[in-house]
Amino acid sequence: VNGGDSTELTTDDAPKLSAIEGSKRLAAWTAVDRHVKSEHKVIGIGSGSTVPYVVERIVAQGREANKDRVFIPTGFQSKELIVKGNLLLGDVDQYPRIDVTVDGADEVDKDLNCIKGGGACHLREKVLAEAADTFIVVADYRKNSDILGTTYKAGVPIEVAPFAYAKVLQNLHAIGSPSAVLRMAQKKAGPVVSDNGNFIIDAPFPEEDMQDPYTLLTKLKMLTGVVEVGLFCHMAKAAYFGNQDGSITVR
Ligand code: ABF
Repeated sequence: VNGGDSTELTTDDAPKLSAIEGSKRLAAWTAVDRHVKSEHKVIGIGSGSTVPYVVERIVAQGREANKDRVFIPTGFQSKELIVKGNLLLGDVDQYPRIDVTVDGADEVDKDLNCIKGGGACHLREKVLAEAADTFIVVADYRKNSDILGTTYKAGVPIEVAPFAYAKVLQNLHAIGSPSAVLRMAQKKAGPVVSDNGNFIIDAPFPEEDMQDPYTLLTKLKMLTGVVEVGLFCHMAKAAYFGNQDGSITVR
């Protein structure tokens, strides 16, 4: 176990999953059991492939537990999960104070800084993380690393105003990310467009920059045309990683 305590969660009663899916579920279920409490009435639901297990575990808390709760999504996918789970849907403009938000990540470093935005939802994810009294990250073991950029190689996701993308790209090339690119949809049908109607740039930076993600974040936020940066620094209270052997690493 890497850098945290290890606990076992019984999943005997649940269907068998692949090792990676099983580790996502372990992380999600454990985090919900520890952090989504009966007194929590406003709950942020993140995006990605680990979050369905978060919703699954919340739904399993039962109708009574969920009847006076409202759930705030980070995008289209989590909105669907909330609706399909028969949970009450709200939005962050109605509920700017959230009790707990649980979300996935593309990579998490030893200080709980995260790269997020592989799914192009990081603007809303960051608003919900910031609005929450407690922000918890759930992921499989592949996301657990010492320095960001070690396992998630695509670069820092940066949401930009569409008309400004070429200018932002030019600036990124000049400040240390010569391989920054506009993210394209599958089969290069056109740029990926976020739920907010913006484009996404993926900007890889050298290790020396990734060792100090807060400084990099500050620099990137200063670029005009940048809407939000997929570096989450000093936000997560804890991160849960499911391991292949059925244990959990908690940071
Ligand atoms: C979201 O889901 C994103 O910030 C991130 O891009 C992605 C990672 O999720 P997963 O690995 O669970 O699919 O939270």
